[in-house]
Amino acid sequence: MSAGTLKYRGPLSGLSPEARRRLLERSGTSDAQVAERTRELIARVRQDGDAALLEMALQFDRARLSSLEVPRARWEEALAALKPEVRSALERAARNIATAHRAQKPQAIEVETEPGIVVGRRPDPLGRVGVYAPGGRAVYPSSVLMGVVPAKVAGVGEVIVCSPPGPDGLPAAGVLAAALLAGADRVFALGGAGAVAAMAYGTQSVPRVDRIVGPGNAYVAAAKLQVVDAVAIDAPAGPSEILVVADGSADPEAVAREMLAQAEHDPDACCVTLAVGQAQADAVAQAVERASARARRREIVSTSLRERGAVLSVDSLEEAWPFVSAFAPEHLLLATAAPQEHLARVRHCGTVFLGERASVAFGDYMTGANHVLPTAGLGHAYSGLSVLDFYRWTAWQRVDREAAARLAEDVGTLADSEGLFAHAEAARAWRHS
Ligand code: HSO
Ligand code: ZN
Repeated sequence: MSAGTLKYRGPLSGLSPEARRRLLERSGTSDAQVAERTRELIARVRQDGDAALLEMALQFDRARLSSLEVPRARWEEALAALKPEVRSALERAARNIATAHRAQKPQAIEVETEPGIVVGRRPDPLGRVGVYAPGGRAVYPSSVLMGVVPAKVAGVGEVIVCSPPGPDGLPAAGVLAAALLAGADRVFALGGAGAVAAMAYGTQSVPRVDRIVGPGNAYVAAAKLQVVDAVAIDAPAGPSEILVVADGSADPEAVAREMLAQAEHDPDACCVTLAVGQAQADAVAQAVERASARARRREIVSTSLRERGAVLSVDSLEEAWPFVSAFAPEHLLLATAAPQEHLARVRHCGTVFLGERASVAFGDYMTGANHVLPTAGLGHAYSGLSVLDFYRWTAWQRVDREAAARLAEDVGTLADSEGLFAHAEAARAWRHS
C-alpha cells in the first residue's frame, strides 16, 4: 500500500511502547495558551455581561447583533425552510432518542438500614440546562437533539441552546430547526468561551443554568473546565474515535466504511482496527486506502488516518480485549461472528455496536442511543450523556422512636471521639425516647 495512508500497521504485539502510548493517549485538550485566553474571556463576560458578549460576537463571529436571544419566529422559519425529508428524519431521530431516554428515567428509593431507620433518595430534574451547539465545520443538528431531548424527557424546567451566529447574526438554520423540534425553550446566538461563561454565571439577557452539556471546540472545552465552581458540566468531548474489532467473518469494506465515517469528522479523529490474522488486517488496510482515496472529505480523512490511523493484527480475539478496555474508545464496533458474547468482555467504551451491520452512523443519528460520548480515554471514568445527567437527588432519612433510643449512645461515642460535643448531646438527648 502507498506509504503514509495509515500511521500504524502490523501486529498489535509489535507496537513500540512509544507508539502504544501515543495511541492510548490521543490528543489532549489542555493547552496552556487556550486556557489563558479562555480565562480572559470569562472574566470579560463576568465583568461586562451582555456588552462583552456583543463585542465577542463581532470579534469572533463577525456578527453585529441587536440582541443575543434568537426569537422563536426565526426558528420557525428555519424549520419551514428545511427539506421535508431532512425534517422527517430529524423527527424520527428525536422520537427514538425520547423513547430510549424515557426508559432510563431513575426511580426514587427508600431502604431500611436498621429497624426503624429509613433513608431515601429522589431524583429531581434540574431547573435549567444549557446545550451548546458548535458552529463552523461541526454544525450538527443531530447533536442538538442529543442534548435537548434527554433534558426535556427528564423534565428539566427550561432548556436553552447556545450556538455561534454566522455573519447574518443567526446560528445555523439546522441548529435552529433542531432546537424547535427537540422542544428547546430559548435559543441564544452565542459561541465559544463567552457562551459558556454566560450560561455559568448569567448576564442581563442570558439566564444562568445548572448544567452545561454539548461538544465544542478547544475554547469551549477549556471554558467548561473553568466554570465548574458555578455549574455542572458533561465529560469533555474531543475529536471522534472508533475502534473496530474484526474477526475473519468481517467484510473488510464494511470495516473501512466505519473507519472513514469517524475519520471524516476531524483531522484529529482517531480510527483504529484490530483484525484477527495478518491476512484480514491487510484486507482492511487496503480497503481503507481505496476508500480514503475517493472520500468526499479527503483532506480531513487522510490527515486523520496519516496522523493516528491504525490497522493492527491480533492472533485471536482474546488478545484484543485488554487493548480495547485500555484504549476506551468513544465507539467500539464488534465486527465479529458472535458480538453479543463479547460485550461482557469489554470495559470503558462509550458505546458498543454489535455486529458490522450496526453501523456507527445508525447510532450517530437514529437508533435513539446518545452520541455525546467520552473520548480520549475518559471512558475509564465517564459515561455517555444520558437522562441521568439532568437530575440532582434529594436525600432524606427517618428515625422512629425506638430507633432513636438505640442510636443515641453509639452516635454520642463517635461524636465525642471527633471532639464534637454538641453533636454528642444532640444524639444522647434521645436516649430515653
Ligand atoms: N460521531 C459523532 C457524532 C455525530 N456524527 C454527529 C454525525 N453527526 C460523535 O463522535
Ligand atoms: Zn459521527
